Amino acid sequence: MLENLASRFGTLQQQDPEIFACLEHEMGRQKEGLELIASENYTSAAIQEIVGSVLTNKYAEGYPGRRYYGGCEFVDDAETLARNRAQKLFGAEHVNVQPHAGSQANMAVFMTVLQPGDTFLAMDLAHGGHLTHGMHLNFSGQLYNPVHYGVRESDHRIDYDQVAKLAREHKPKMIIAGASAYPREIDHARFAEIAKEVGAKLMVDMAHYSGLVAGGIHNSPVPVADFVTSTSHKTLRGPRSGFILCKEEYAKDLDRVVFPGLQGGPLMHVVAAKAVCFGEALEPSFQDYARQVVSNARVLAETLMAGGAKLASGGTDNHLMLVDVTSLGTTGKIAEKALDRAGITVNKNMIPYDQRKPLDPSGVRVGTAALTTRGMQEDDMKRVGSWILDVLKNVEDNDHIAAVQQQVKEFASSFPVPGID
Ligand code: DSN
Repeated sequence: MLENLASRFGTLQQQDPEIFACLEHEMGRQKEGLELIASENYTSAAIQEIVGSVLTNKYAEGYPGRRYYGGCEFVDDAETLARNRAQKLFGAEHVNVQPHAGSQANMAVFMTVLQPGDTFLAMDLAHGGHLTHGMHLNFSGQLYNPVHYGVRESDHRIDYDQVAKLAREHKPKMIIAGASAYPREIDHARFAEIAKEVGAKLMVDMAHYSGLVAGGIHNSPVPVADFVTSTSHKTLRGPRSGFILCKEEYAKDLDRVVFPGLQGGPLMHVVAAKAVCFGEALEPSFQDYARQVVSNARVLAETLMAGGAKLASGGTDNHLMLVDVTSLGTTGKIAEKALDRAGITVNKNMIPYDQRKPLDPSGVRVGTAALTTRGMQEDDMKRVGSWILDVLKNVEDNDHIAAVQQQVKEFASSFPVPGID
């Protein structure tokens, strides 16, 4: 299947057969399986080329035109392209493309806005928030004072009245909107209204849905938020990394926090890859992609519900859904492992008001960004949904799961993977 592997990675194969074997196996897994982790995607061959390039050799502490190293003229061009393209894509006043990842992007905003001990308001991790939104073991929970809002028990939607009430009560210096496991569109304007009323800064972490914002499917937080953070590798389909958009008034302070406050040399091969990613997202075809991601998610959700699965909030408006697998008589941990054996990759996940524990919660999180990149459409989602249901209803029947795995392998292998085919 991977005929051209040896010619493309021949040097690696010769020099380090152990690592070559890891690569070979992972390529096989990505090609023959169904990738449904909501935060993953397949980068283009062009992005893989630049990430694997000599730009990784270059130190470039500082910013374009103001570096602490010589020889930066060409990486300066790459970073300027990344900034300009992100600015155009999202209509942002200022962009910083240096954060190594989403956590660093979030930390940079915390350090720009807050002093240690300050209060901020964000979504509860157990209701779909992120580690950097105040989890007790994360920097955000250790150095600052988080107050959490959640979703309503009745419909699993953000309770904006609760957000407003908590904001008035706790007077946070910053409010965070955005989530890692929330299947509904977020009302950024309502968050901005609440933040304005209590004099808080608004940070929107759009890591999960930035591709949907870029594609014009999800309302953009950029006009109403003080700061917007994102990763570049989820629905946006770029390299594994982060970036920050903000209003011009915060630009100087934010840039100083990212470098030298938090990071040293930016990863210039990844900065250049972000430029390629933003360039791809500026193409009209990216809007079609984003539309297809959401349509695929809706059909997959309908298929799962028609087969008896309960979904948090009763469905999805974006790229992901939270499936309460206890409705099918199993648990998140067992479901993740059984699906893995069938070549279907998801992650176990808490569902709102979960009675179970994070290591064996009631749900799995499922997303359609990666399969959509491979060219799958609504009818394919019906097949994928049927396999998921079939496995979840037969988690202990290994022969049955092995038979599903054969079908999955044959089906998945017929769709190309950028960088492999
Ligand atoms: N850990 C990521 C996710 O899977 O959603 C968020 O950073």
